[in-house]
Amino acid sequence: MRLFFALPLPPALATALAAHAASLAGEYGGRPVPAVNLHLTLLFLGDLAATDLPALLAAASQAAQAWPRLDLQFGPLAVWPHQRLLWAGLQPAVPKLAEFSAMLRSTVERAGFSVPEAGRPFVPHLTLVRKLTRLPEFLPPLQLPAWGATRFELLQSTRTASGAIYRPLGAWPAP
Ligand code: 2AM
Repeated sequence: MRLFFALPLPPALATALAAHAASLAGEYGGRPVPAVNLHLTLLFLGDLAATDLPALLAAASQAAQAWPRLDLQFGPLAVWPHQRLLWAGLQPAVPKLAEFSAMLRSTVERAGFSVPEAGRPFVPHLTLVRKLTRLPEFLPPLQLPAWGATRFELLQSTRTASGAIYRPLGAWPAP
């Protein structure tokens, strides 16, 4: 099972953001992420056995006690040219989110799981367009309302020819 922890978006915001993604893909090519798939990854776990799930859910419940319930606001749009990926960043809450991601990682590691790329710095981002065909030179910031991240989820990713399908396996609301 290919698994990761992520923050879901409120549906109305996901719809608005998906419209931006579609319009950016119209301009720069590539595959816009549909509303139902928009998320902010907290921790990517990679492939785990289904039998590992109970221990992972228990570790997440433990970490969830420190979930800070953040108010998030989109920041600038950016591109990772090598991955041909266009993403939206977040402002003020980044340090708190990075702190929670690190805590979730260490809780999961203490439960015996190894986390791929554990040494890589956490860059909170929402991927909007994959496989860009042209790289933008300038991207205006998104004008979208702030949102309260009131829960995080464990998602299973299944890759298909028409894109990923994400299935929630657990959800932890703010305490
Ligand atoms: P991305 O949007 O930048 O591709 C499911 O794949 C989620 O986990 C995506 O949000 C993806 O980020 C993120 N992720 C982080 N590290 C990953 C990795 N090594 N392989 C695949 N996805 C990864």
